[in-house]
Amino acid sequence: MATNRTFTMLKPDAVEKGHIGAILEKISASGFKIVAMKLTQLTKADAEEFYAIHSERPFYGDLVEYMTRGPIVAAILEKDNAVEDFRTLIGATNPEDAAEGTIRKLFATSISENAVHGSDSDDNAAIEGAFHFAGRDTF
Ligand code: YYY
Ligand code: MG
Repeated sequence: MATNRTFTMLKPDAVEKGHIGAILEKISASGFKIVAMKLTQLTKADAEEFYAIHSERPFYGDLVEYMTRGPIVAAILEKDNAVEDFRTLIGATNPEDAAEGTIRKLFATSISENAVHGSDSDDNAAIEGAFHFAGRDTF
């Protein structure tokens, strides 16, 4: 996968609150092209694998429960400098620390229910995109 791509999920709290449209609008208005997207729901095994890096953290069990409780939107986004620019657009992990105008500042519920995921490196963007869109190498 090219390094001008990142991977995102609109998390269960954002979907439950009806924010899919508003968040996608903000992503598009910020110059990101959606090159793959689906509404889906993670199984427990999916969420455990996706967040395996956090498996020793105290919040891991709650994180897995939250990420599996309802639908999510998974998408691959394209833009120059996609990973860094998307992390800027979503804001800090804790919405209390997120800059004004960021997606988490506008839509997150809390540090644990923070509306949106963004890959933190080009390598992880490729791994996470493949995790959700395995075998779909034509986009
Ligand atoms: O990449 P980002 O999502 O901003 O944060 P991470 O440190 O990778 O943590 C992943 C995920 O875990 C975070 O989005 C919410 C949850 N979490 C939490 O519930 N409590 C924390 N103290 C830290 C992270
Ligand atoms: Mg992270």
